[in-house]
Amino acid sequence: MEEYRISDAPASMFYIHDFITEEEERLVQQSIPANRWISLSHRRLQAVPTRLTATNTLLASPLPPWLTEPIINRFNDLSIFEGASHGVNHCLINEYPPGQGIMPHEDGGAYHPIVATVSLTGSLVLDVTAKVGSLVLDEDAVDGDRGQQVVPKSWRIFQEPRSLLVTMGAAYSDTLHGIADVTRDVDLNEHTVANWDLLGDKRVIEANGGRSERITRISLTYRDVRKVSVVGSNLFGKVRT
Ligand SMILES: O=C(O)CCC(=O)C(=O)O
Repeated sequence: MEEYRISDAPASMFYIHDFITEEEERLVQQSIPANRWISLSHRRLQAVPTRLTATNTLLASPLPPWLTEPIINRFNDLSIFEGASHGVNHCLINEYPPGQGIMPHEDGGAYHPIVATVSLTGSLVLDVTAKVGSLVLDEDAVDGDRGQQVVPKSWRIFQEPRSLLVTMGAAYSDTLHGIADVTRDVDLNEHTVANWDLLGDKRVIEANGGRSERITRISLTYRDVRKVSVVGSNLFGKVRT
């Protein structure tokens, strides 16, 4: 994975362009069930196999083949979820039309601290910001001694269709991530985009003066939910942590 590390980002984030082919992208997109979307105010999503319970427990059930093949084998080849509690057992599918994003947030302790995101169809910028008081912030907070306001450090990660972004470690636990609700990402260049050198195709952005128009983008966010209830293994469901 070292060759995919985003060096100008908190440890550890990795970016792989063209992680899946156009044909694989088309097959996954066609397989997303049309009748399972949950509409939120700014986007719609599907939780596969299901949403977590109120106690952040997953009612275990296998992920469907269209979400696992060939993606999970490629994760395994790269040992991405090595050391995770169960391996990938959950996938949130988010859809963002142009002008829609997601507020800065953290994914939290329900999951093992690794998320692997495959992007489909559209590109956009993921904004990553150090949490106040985090180790990531402290390393870069230079104005604390002088009592000046410390501005959290932030990074812009450009995600192309068919790419994979892996976030783990301090990048998972000490940062927030969000997506601006804009119709175009601007000011994209080697100084402003942390994974610029790892992008598959910068020419379109460069030819467009550092701008990237949003089209509908779908993300598959693969995770390992820590608490799993094996429904059916006993009458009341057994919770494994
Ligand atoms: O779509 C993405 O890349 C981010 C999704 C996200 O932040 C989430 O599902 O919590």
